[in-house]
Amino acid sequence: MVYILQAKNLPGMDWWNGLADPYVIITALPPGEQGIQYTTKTVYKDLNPTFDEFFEVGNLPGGTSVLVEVWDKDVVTEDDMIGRASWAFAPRELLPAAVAGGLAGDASWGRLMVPLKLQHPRNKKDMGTVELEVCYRPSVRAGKPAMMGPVKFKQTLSPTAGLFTGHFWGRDDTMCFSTYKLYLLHIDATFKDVRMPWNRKYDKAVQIFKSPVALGLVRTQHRTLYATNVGMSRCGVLGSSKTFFELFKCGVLGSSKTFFELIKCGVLGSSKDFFELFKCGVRGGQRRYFTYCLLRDSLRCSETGAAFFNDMLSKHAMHAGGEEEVLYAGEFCIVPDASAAAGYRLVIDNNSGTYAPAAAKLPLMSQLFTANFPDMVVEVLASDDPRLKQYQQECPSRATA
Ligand SMILES: [Ca+2]
Repeated sequence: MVYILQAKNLPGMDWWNGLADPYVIITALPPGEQGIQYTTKTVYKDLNPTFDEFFEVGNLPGGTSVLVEVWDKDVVTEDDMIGRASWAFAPRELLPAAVAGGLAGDASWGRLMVPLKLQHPRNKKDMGTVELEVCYRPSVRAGKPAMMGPVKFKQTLSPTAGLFTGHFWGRDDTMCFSTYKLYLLHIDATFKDVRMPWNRKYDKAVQIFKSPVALGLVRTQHRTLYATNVGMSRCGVLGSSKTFFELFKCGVLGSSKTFFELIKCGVLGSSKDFFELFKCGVRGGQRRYFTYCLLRDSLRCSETGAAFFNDMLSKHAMHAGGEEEVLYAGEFCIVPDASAAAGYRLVIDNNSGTYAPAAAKLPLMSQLFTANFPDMVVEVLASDDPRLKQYQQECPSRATA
């Protein structure tokens, strides 16, 4: 469990204002295993940035080296590394701290403040400091080192989409023309080498993937609607276990405003927070349907049925950024369910003409969601299931789309 607290006395990197736009990349390198990486948000125009972010890694062995890099975000040119430091993870040294302090009243946790001096990668000059707080307890289960969470999300509100439709974003509510990227965990472990290539038998897919012009348009739409440096973007984290995160006094971690964006970062625990991110599937008093695509890094989705999306050759190809294959694709909706812990359940299908994902692999979507949100109730329905019609008809915007 690593808390990235803040950096101090960073040097100015941008000549025009003498400031920097720092973010931190932490890479844990367990001996003989794949590296595990975490990247923070960017704090714009700040030489003493507060990050207040954390991630949890399971089964990290002693002797793991942890590389900490602080980078300066640049919009036009490549990002520059401000400085880096490394640190060796040594759990035995951490454990006595647990006896001394414990964490939120739980003495099984050890905690250690780790201030690190940053050095420039080449000239070794001092480049300020970065402060981590590392909390540790013996692994509960045996297994390979792995990222355990939290699940981050990015919500992008697109004023461009608003211009297409003649609606301004925010007039109705913030879900109006949002796209979402959910950085779900366990995607590789669940889907392994399952891939769904675009559907050669589907006219609209042929129109896109056989035409460089159409494919270029789809990719531009993706960049526009998922952009982070235009419009207003909210990022945050979805945790898999509420009690765990409560232990870490997280709640809302704060928000920051930048020239382009309002960024809110917080911790959302359990399936309830997933549903709340989508306003429990209701906007303007009506139940809504969502289109999704699963790629190796994230699940991308947005509300479907908006007039803006009807003009697109393929919503799924747009969400996938024009990728020729995805892990899975379809639609979902959120329906009230008194028997579910969160009061709602996720109804998810494989309804995508563009990628025509095999119904036989649909249970993997359910497995993926429950791996990320153990208390989530998920109903999977193949696109030809008559029960799906019923759900679609309860969503006026989906029924007419
Ligand atoms: Ca910069």
